[in-house]
This record gives sequence, structure tokens and C-alpha cells, in this order.
Amino acid sequence: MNLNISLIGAPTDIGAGSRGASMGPEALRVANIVTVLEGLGLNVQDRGNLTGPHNPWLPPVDGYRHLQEVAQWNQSVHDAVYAELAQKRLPILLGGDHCLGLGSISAVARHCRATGQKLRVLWLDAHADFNTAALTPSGNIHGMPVACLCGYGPDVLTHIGGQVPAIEAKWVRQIGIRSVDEGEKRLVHSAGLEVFDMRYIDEMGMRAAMELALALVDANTHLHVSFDVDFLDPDIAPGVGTTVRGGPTYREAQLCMEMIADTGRLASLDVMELNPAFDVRNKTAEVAVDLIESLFGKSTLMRKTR
Ligand code: HAR
Ligand code: MN
Ligand code: MN
Ligand code: MN
Repeated sequence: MNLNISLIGAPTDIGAGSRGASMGPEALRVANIVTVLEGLGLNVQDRGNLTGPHNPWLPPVDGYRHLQEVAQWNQSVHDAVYAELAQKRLPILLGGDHCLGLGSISAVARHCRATGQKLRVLWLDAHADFNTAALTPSGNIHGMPVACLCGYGPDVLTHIGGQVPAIEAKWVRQIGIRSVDEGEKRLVHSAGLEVFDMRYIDEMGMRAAMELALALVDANTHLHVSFDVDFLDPDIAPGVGTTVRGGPTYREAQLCMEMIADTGRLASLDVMELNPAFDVRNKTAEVAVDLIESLFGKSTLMRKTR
């Protein structure tokens, strides 16, 4: 794995349905993300925070809230993430709401085109984030980034990164999903997204889900993880704007992260939707940092073989 890590803060809640994810980057720093990663032997550079338009908190226009502001934030995320990848570093985007997954993953896809790597995106989330202006119940663009990446969305979002669509649906694996709107569900199916929802994880286990989600990841694969903190069960992660009961336990989430670490192919990461306004004594940030530690190779294994 790449040992040179760059942290990029994106302090905004421009795409969310509640305010507060703008405080996410600082909460992750307060939870010691830098020293925890350094403790694993990684070289960590904190690039500080990006800047962008403030949140005007307006109702939707033509199905979107804050479309121009969302586009502006995503363009700066795209540029920052692409610059780190071009310098052969591993970017960690500290969100910020999940609309910014668009800027981050479009940059990763562009990097993969330039280097001839295959891309696999693991989308860890309670939500599919596959809405469009016609389907969204809220107009909140954090419910739309995967659709935009796959080409379903307004030009100002789908064109970030220079190729439309930025990614193919078949490069994506969604894990932990348990809240999808009706029209959104139909689009997920017609686009052909592979979803390991909570029912699958309940019945088959996290191990089986991750084995399939990581199948065919090879030495030429760039593995991107987009970690929406609301992936986690609210019992362990109340500090998000949109909690959904029935998510992975601490140990299930840790296994998920450990199995990703075992591939050795992790090459970029988003940590999104942490909302300190809903948190209790920064505990959700601490859980997120614990899990990131597992993702970067802290192992709980005592035996070398299973
Ligand atoms: N599906 C709902 C909507 O579009 C809720 C989306 C919530 N999304 C996030 N990120 N919190 O996953 O409004
Ligand atoms: Mn999300
Ligand atoms: Mn979510
Ligand atoms: Mn790479």
C-alpha cells in the first residue's frame, strides 16, 4: 500500500438535509486521525481545509438544493484529490457531506484513466445515494452522487473530471444499504449497481459480502472506499445527520475494514457525513478513526492463517 497519506478537509454541509457536517474534518482531527495513522507507520501530511461557498440553506430549485454551490465545492475537491494522486499520494477526504464523493471519485477515475488502472469503488453507506432531480424526495444532493458519477444528473455535476459518465456502475459495490427511496430503487436496478444490503449481510454475513465485493481486485486495481459514517449502526455512530437503524455493528464494520486492508489495494478514501452537532462527546468521530485504523492495516488477528 501507498504509505504517503494526504488529508484534505472539506468543511461543508452544502448537499445535506441538516447542518453540521461542515464540522466533520475538525472532529476527525480532534479524534487524532493524524497520530493514529502515524502510529501505523504511515507518512501523513494534513493539507488543511478547502474553502468554498457558505450554505445559503435554500429550498430546492428544479429538484436541486444549492446546485451551483455543490458544483463549486466538488470542483475544488476534484482538483485537490487529483493533485495528491498525481503526486503518488493516497488522499483521504475528510467531509463534509457525501455530495463531495462526486468530486473525489471523479478525480480517482481520471487518475485511473491516466495510469491505466482498473477502478473499484466500495460505497459503505445506509443509503444508495442514487437519486436524480426527478426522483429525490428532498432535493439534497448528498442523496445523488453515485447517480451523477454514473452519468445521471445535471451537466454541471456529471462533467466534473472531463469524461461522462465518470465511472461505470459495474465498478461500484454498495455495502450496508438499508434506506433507498422507491424511484431510486428502480434506477439502482436498471443501472445494474451491485448492492450488498443489510438483509444480505444479516443472512450471509459480512465475510461473504466482502469476499464478493472484493472479487477480482488485483495488482492493477485502484481501490477507492467512500465511507459514509451513517453506514454504521446508530448505536455506535449517532453523530450523523441521517441515522438509519439496523446497520453494521462495531465488529462487523471492523471486519469489513480488515478485509479491505488485506487486499493491499486501498488507494484513496472518503470519510463523509460525520456531524458533530449530533454527536455525543465526539464518540462517533472516535469510532470512525478506530475503523480507519483497521482499514489501514491495524489487525486484530492473532493467528497468521484462518
Ligand atoms: N434518499 C434520501 C434523499 O435523497 C436521503 C439521502 C441521505 N443521504 C445521505 N448520504 N445521508 O448517504 O434525500
Ligand atoms: Mn452517503
Ligand atoms: Mn448515508
Ligand atoms: Mn493509483
